[in-house]
Amino acid sequence: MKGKKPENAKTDDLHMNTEDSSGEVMSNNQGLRVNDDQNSLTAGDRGPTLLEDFHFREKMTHFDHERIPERVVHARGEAAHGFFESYGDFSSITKAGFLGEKGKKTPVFTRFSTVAGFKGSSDLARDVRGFAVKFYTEEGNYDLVGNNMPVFFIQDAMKFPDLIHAVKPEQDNEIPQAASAHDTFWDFISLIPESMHMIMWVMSDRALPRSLSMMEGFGVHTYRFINKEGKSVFVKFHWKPKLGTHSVIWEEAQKISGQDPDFHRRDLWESIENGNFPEWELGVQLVEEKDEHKFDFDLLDPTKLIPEELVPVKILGKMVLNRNPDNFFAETEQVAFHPGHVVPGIDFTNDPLLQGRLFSYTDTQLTRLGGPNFAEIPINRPITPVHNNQRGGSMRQTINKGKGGYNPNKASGGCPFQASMADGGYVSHHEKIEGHKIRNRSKSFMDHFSQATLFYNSQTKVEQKHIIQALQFELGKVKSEAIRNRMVGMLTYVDQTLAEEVAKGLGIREIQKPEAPLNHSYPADSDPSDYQPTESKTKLKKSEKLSLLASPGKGIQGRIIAILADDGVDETSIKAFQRAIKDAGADSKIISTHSGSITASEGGSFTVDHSLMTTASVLFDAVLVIDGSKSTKSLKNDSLAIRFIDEAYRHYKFIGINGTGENLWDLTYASKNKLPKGVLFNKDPKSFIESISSHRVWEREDADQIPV
Ligand code: HDD
Repeated sequence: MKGKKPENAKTDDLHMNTEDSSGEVMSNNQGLRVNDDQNSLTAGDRGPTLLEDFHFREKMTHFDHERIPERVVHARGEAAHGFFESYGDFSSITKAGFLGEKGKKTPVFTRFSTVAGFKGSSDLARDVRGFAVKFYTEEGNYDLVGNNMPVFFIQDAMKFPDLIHAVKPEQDNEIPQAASAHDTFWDFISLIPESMHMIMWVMSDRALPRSLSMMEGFGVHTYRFINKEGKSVFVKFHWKPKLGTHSVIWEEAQKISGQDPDFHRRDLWESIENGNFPEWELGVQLVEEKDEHKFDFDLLDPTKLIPEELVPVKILGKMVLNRNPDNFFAETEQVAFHPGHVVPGIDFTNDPLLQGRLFSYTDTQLTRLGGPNFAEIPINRPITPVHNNQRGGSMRQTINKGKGGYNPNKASGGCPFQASMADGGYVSHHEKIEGHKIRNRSKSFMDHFSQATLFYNSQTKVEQKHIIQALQFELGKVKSEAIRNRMVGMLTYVDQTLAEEVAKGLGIREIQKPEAPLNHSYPADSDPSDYQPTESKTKLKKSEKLSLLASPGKGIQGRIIAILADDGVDETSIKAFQRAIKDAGADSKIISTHSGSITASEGGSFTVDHSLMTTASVLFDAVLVIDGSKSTKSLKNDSLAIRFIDEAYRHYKFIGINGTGENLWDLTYASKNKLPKGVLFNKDPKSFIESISSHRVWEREDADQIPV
């Protein structure tokens, strides 16, 4: 970050482990000053390297062991520091201290991720995004480990390894990378109808965020809040982005993956560097215990959401991300999240997916971070003191004094003491549990299609079209005809027209309803009919907030506008647009026929951000051609400039054409339309910005006809 870094308790805590070489002499890991870091110690001028060369051996050994296993899922991610601020005292609903006082600030570290791709894959894969927040509270670390979609593919953690094996690259040739568009994924999905609701989300534009700061986050499971009186209330967590919810379309996503696979990572990094700090509000849906069974779905079922029409979202505070990590490996790679990291006031429900997660995360850290002491890694350690009787293990950092290490003891005066509830000791909610020891799926989980249909019906026409196209693409990549047919058959249970439209794209003339049983997730000695989907129950026909377009946010903050210009561009005009765009919290980039700089009409020099050859319209939110006859003449001679505009038109983006820029516009395919929607001729900066703040021109009917 430019200027002074915003300090918070975690930043201060990390300080003791940060290293800064400026002005320092090089030493080895033993602190010995290094005289020659360039040449090995050899026997003679041209002789072999000596085993004695401890400097070479130390340097090379460290390098040889630099990598650790990537996360088994969510391998690709990026993170930032920041803070959470409570809007009030919410102690009547939860005793969690970080929500107990108006204006109270808690440091956070937030990591976003894709799920299926490897560490080096593209940001713009069609995928769920991880949204994991570590709150460094005064009562210990609290991790809210969520996703950007409020539901999940499966109802029981037992199926997680199967789901991930199905979606990851196929096991014989490890193809395809970061994509669900292949046979094993759809084979699995077509056999488990419980996934249908999540499939609607993943096939929607939610899976292609424009920016990480333009997507929602969700805790997914129903958790519990516990207040000081020990009263429990069910809670669903929501993160609502200040910039609204926005996505790119699939064709752009594919091109961005080639043009800039780090698109989201770069955007997050740069917005923080530029002082445009991403911000979300934390909201909760609360359900009293007495109302647990009043819904037509089960609150413990992670494939269901609570429509906001039934339970509104109450906003509790905001999260601001304002500092980039100093070191990707030390912080972003080594951070270890776990839904079981909770503080007093937050507790679990018996959602079988959540219950399984409570085992999996610590288990995976043992391999990934190399042993049981990962909580001591600077990014993971709490800002509260740690005292217990855990000892030893690989890479132990803490030097525990005294002769103890057990409890109870008298020798150490009983220390460390257990904490009473009044002193912040964590006590699990006293939930009454009764039942037989069984492997089963509750009948209350068997309504697999209602909310899939609700989601589809709640989308605008454009969004529905994108879901259809996504399914046509994904299933179009599936080689097995049987899987394609089975999947389209399954879709008829969500929506008949959806299934028919997808079938058209796949060339399926006659849709075959899948043969019974529809659900293949049942135990060997059971009656399959006990596990089949039940009739749709949800009476709600639409839930407005399920459409991305329902939360557009305001203004153009975080957007990037491409300014096409060359030597001779009108200086007053380019300056006025640059200033207005910056003042609106957005960024502009000058794109020209060459790199370097351009000289404007009054002799001013402007740095070119990208030559046309090194960029593409898919990386920008809108395009602007500035007046200037010499400038337009050069741009006219570069077919990439013409393609740039046509492509932006095809992707429903606003295009600003000023003065002589019209000569360039006239060369585009798009200009065949004499009344083009969203093409803004000769607007001043203020009205240009006002117009483009609706971001996309979805009503542009001829967009698809542009052949680029
Ligand atoms: Fe998970 C990582 C979110 C189901 C097992 N998960 C991981 C991360 C996020 C989520 C955001 C990345 C954390 C980071 O940035 O380091 N996972 C979810 C959500 C789920 C979910 C919202 C469903 C509601 N996950 C889930 C299940 C299991 C796991 C059912 C296993 C039983 N998840 C893991 C894991 C990972 C993980 C294997 C990989 C790396 C890690 O934990 O630290 O343990």
